[in-house]
Amino acid sequence: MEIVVFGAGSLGSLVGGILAGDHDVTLVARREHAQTVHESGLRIDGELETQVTPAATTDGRDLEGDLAVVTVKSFDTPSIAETIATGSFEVVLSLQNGMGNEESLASALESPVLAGTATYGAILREPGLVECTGIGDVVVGDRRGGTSNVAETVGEAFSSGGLETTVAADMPYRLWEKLAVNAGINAVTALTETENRAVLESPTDHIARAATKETARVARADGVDLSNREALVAMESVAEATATNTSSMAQDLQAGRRTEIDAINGYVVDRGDELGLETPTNRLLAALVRTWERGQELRN
Ligand code: KPL
Repeated sequence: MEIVVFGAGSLGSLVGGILAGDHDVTLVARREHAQTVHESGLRIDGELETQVTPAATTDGRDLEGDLAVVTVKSFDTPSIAETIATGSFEVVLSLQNGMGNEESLASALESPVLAGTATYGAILREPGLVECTGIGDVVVGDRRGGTSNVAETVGEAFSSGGLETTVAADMPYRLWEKLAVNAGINAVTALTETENRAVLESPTDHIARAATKETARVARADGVDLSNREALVAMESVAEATATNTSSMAQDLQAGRRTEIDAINGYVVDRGDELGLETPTNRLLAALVRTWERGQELRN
């Protein structure tokens, strides 16, 4: 399969690198990373180890392929959708954090858009080198739920490429479950500059659990049957599997970059407000991260 990964940072480089063992992969990445991959290939270290030679470019315009995998930050989704629209793909898969990415892609693109979640831990250590800090899994499926041949084909391509992949008929549930995981782990580990295991330890475990339970409550009010217990089990098992990983939001804060707070805890607060539910822990976490972003002049 010809696969283009748009936004080859930590997770995108890991996913694209693993798939490059079996598929024809192009990474669309930042300049230094793209240049190093182009010249010397991509090395994957840590819990998975391999050296691959995907194509790499900084320019995502006018590209073609069977599959576009989108791993950009949620706030960059509208602009990457415009870029992808200049090329041609049979199918587009969002493997991003937060809610609303698939709708944003679908409104700008003619190709079918699949939803996906990924819980692999990944850190881009330096240009050309990504470390796998936790073996997770990938779930793909129709964004509104149900099954489709397109989702099956993508699932088979991912599995044959070496990524643990499930094709799910219940993507709305899976997306809320992943949101509950990220709502519990990301802001807490970012604000405390800790690894994911911090959400399993006192006193931060209480904050993470409260944020996760609030998310499950909002999901239920939104018509998705995610129990508090299911959400907590998901959050804690991802935290265990990626215990020594630095979450994507913690990596963003450490690097002084804008975070995905609006699409994670911020989304829970907004949807909770619309549905008449209080979400005090998510509100507090969102306020703290946004205040940090304002202090860094990353937002208004
Ligand atoms: O999605 C993640 C992230 O860091 O954004 C998890 C699964 C929490 C892995 O760290």
